[in-house]
Amino acid sequence: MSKLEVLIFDVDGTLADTERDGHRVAFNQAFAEAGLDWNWSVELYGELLQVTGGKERIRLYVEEFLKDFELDEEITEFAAKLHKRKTHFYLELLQSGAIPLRPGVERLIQEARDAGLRLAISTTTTPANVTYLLSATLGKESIDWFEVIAAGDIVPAKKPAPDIYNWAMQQMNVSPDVCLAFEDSLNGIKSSLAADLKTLITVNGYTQDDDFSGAALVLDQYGEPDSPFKVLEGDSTHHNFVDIAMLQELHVS
Ligand code: XBP
Ligand code: MG
Repeated sequence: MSKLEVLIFDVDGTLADTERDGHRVAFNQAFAEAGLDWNWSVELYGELLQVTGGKERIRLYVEEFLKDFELDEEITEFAAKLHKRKTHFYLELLQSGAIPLRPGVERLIQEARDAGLRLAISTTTTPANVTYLLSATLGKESIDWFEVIAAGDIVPAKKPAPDIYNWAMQQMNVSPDVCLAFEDSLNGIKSSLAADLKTLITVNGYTQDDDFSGAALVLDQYGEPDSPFKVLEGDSTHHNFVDIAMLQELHVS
C-alpha cells in the first residue's frame, strides 16, 4: 500500500457546518431581496439538499415544488441571477465570522502541514465561498495551504459525480491510493468513492441518516484530545480524536 501523501477535503458540512445557518439563510435573504415570498425552512432545505449546487437547487425548487410558478425568462438565467445575490449574502455571513470551522478541523490541518502532507479541496460550492471561509477562519494565507481548490462549476458534473475529485487529483498529478477524502454527505461519498478514494465521514444534522456504505470510518466529528469523537460506523482502534497517526493507520487498513 502506498504512503499517505494527500488529504482532500470537502467544504460544506465537512470543514464547517455551513448549510442550515449559512447557505440556507443566504438563499432566503436573496429571495426576500428579489421580492419572492419564498422561505426555505430548515426542514425544506434538508429536502432540497438532495441536489448539489445552489443554482441547481433553485431550479429543483421551481420545477418540483412550485409547479405553477410563472417565469418570464429562462430558468437557467433566473437561477443564475438569484444565485449571484445569494452568494453575495453568504460571503457577508462568512465575513461576519458567523460560520466557524467544525471541531478538530484547524488542528488537523495544522498537523497535516507540519507532517508535510499535501492538501486539496474538492467541493460543489462556489469558489469564493471557499476562500472567504478559509480567510475568515484560518486567515488569508491559509488559501495557499491548499495546492488545489477544486470548486463549483470548474467541472461539468457536480457531486455525486466523481469529476471534482478526479480534477483535483489530476491537477496534483496523484493517484487515489496516496490520498484520503473527507466528506459529510451521501452525495459527497458517492463522489469520492466513484473516484476510488478511501473516505472518512463526519456527519451533521442534515446527513446523520445518510447511507455511508463504503466509508472507511463514520464519526460525529474529528474531535480534540480533550473531547473525543463518537464512532458511528467502523473501527477507530485505540484513537479517540482524528490526528495524522490515525489517518496513516486508516490509510493502510
Ligand atoms: C455543498 C453544496 C453546495 C452548497 C451551496 O457542497 O452542494 O451547493 O450547498 O453552495 P460540498 P453554492 O458539500 O461539496 O462542499 O450555492 O455555492 O452551490
Ligand atoms: Mg459536503
